[in-house]
Amino acid sequence: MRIGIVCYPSVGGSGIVATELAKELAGRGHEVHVVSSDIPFRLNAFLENIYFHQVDTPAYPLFKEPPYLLALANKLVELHRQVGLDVIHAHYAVPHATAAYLAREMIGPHGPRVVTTLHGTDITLMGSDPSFTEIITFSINRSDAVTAVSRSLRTDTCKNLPGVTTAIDVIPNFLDCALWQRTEVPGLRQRIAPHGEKIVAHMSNFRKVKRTEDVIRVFARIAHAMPAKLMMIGDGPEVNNCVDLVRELGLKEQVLFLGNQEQVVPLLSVTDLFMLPSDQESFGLAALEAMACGAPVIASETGGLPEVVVDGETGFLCPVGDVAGMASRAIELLTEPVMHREFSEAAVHRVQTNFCAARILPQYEELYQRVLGM
Ligand code: GMT
Repeated sequence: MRIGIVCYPSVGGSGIVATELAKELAGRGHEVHVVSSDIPFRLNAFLENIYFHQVDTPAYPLFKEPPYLLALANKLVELHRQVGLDVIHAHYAVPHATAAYLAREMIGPHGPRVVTTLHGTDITLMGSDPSFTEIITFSINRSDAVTAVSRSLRTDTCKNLPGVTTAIDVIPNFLDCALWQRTEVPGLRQRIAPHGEKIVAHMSNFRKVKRTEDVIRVFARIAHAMPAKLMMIGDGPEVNNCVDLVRELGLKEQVLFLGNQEQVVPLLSVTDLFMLPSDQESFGLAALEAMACGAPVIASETGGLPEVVVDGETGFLCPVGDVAGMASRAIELLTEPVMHREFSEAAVHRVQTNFCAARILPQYEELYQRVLGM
């Protein structure tokens, strides 16, 4: 099949999932065309069967807001005329599903089918904002098929957007399990924690929804109980607040702000505990990546996180904002070696049995075949 994948290029779950899907589909012999405003973060090497198409939005002085939606729809039509797309797979409802719909209408009845994958904030944040409710509902309803990355997101979509009438398939996020596994780099643990400290990690795009200050407040309690280090991986608007809080709590020597990292497997492989205390998380891809590398996860009991982290088995789930509860669970895990080993093994096992690409990819292929009437 010829598949156009439309996604955001920035560091964020939806762009990562779209890029990994593109790579997996290409590996299975499909011709994949990735369309985005910039080269996606994880599309960092030449791969056979993958083509990248950049959308340029001219910034004419007349426009205060460059019309990206129009440029994207135009690019999709242009691309279809060049290669003949079977499917346009839009990741994130706005503006991608809207642009895909427009492109299909412009091409006409024999054009590509539109598949939309909902990732979370497109529904939980934007979907409940009256400025976007109508256009998101419309774009979802006009897709030929719609998927959500968790059962929880499907429920949220029906709740937040009562006008949605299209059936939503749940296809969970996945990892390339050959790459996402514990890989210890000699000397790395020693460099991060030279005195045998426990290593705690958080990884995100540091937006408000991630509650990154809770990570630091939980870590302060852990560091009070035992020698420990915290790796803050990623970048975003909340980083400065986190740096201030670390200074205020006197934790400067224990907290490493690592910024965006391309190779996170080695870092997650020396992680003893991963934290994701988000307000809302439709899936929690970062938690899945940490689990794949053997790190138990402490997370909020919210959204799709309970579909990823099994409470009391692969980590612990606590109410959003329960800093004391998260800290006490973290200390329990970090001081009980047998429990820690069991949780770590269960985390790896859960990823390997439920979330590997080999298990999930056929679900996308079947969906494409279904919309194409094959
Ligand atoms: O929250 C992020 O890190 C970015 C956001 C996005 O849209 O790129 O992530 C969402 O999609 C991911 C991939 O499906 C999910 O793993 C995240 O849970 C989801 N984020 C939220 O729901 C807040």
